[in-house]
Amino acid sequence: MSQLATEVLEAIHEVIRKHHVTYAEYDALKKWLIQVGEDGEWPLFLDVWVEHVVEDVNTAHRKGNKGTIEGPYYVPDSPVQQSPAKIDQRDDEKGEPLQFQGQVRSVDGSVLKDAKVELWHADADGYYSQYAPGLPEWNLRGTFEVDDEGRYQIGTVLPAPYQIPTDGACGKLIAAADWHAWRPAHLHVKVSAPDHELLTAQLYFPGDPHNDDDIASAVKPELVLDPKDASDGAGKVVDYDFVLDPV
Ligand code: MBD
Ligand code: FE
Repeated sequence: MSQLATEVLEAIHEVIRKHHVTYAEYDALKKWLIQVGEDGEWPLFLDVWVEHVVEDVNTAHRKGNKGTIEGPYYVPDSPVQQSPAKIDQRDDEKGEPLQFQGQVRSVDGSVLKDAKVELWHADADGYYSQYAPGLPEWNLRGTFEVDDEGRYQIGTVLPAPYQIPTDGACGKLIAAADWHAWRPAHLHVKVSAPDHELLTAQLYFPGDPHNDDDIASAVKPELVLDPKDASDGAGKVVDYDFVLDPV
């Protein structure tokens, strides 16, 4: 703790010296940091601008699937269903239907028939249940048990591109720095199986203008899906296999 804290503080001191930070700037920083807390945006701030490096250093050893950051909107213990299943959604849920399916295997190719796929994502308006008013508790969230061949098949809808909140302290930083607030449309997953490392990932859609400049730096080429038109003409189907590393 002493070493990490000392080095973080030294990094800040170095920036202050290098740029001759004034008292006006120091006071603005102090006010802004306090506002991050008052706006409840520490989880957002950390997951957008810091988590990707933590993810990187902690998963570099993996031979299986690439993962990426969890982000601020995961809720554990979502309702469990046996695959194939439809994720919890409103009767009039907006958005193009998406059938998300694939197989969970170990690095050696063996099928993981006791795997679980947790899925959560924003709705077609960019809102996450439990983080926006007026949505059913588990809307577009669920835990799916794979079948005997390790396969999962989940009926959901396409998520919308996502703009991180612009009305709070993080938005103020983005405006002041002349950045943008966008993340590409994405599905969040956690894939688990006995005796395997938990995989936390996000999956993206080809052609999204923000795949190349995600504000959260969380896109990797291996995580971009290849959706096809559904054979019955309703929406998209996408196949994506997960490969987990044994512990
Ligand atoms: C999100 O939906 C998200 O996944 C991340 C990492 C940050 C903000 C909003
Ligand atoms: Fe997200």
